[in-house]
Amino acid sequence: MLPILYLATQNKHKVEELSALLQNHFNVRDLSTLALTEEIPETGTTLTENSLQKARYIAEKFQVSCLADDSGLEVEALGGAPGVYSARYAGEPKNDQANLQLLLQNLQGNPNRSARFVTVLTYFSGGAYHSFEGEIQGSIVDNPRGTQGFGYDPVFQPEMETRTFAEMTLAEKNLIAHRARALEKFKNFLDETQKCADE
Ligand code: ITT
Repeated sequence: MLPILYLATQNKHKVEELSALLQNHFNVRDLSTLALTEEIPETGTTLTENSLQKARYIAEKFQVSCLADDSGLEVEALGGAPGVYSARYAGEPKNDQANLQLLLQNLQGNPNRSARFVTVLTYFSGGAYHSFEGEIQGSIVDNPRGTQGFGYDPVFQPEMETRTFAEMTLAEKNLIAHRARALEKFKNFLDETQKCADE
């Protein structure tokens, strides 16, 4: 039987992407079966701090093993913004469409479109935690393209690609994206841990 793993995120798109990648390793659960009514606190100043904060919050409150995800889009011409503040770039409440429009506005006329997406996953289990980072380089397109995915996907075109993430299927995005790359490291960690336990 596969072990249970809770996804410590309130973003249903992350649940969808992570579940597809973890289905052979865990019995994956979202937070809907836990009595969580508040927003998970996220007060750190780095992706790593926030990722750990979210994982610890759910693991300690409900005594479960969980995986948290903190992600950000770092745009070179904006000095790395929105970065750790990607979710609330255009202010409260969180709004993907407003964030994306503000980003395009702030980059208007700027020829430097370089950007990267970063994800830090934190696995919290039995009081111990481990973090895994994944990234993908790319550029910000002039106008949004595509309807799949979420967040900044319509404006992010990965390097070596002609399509934005929002023009790819979930399976195509999951082959190359930041979240999938971090998850690959997590899976390697699990394999190594298993090997040690078997020896
Ligand atoms: P949780 O904290 O509950 O996990 P969140 O949506 O607040 O959900 P983050 O704090 O990690 O997640 O914020 C990341 C922001 O970047 C948010 O606005 C997302 O829409 C966006 N984002 C994250 N991953 C993305 C991806 O793969 N493609 C496009 N946008 C993404």
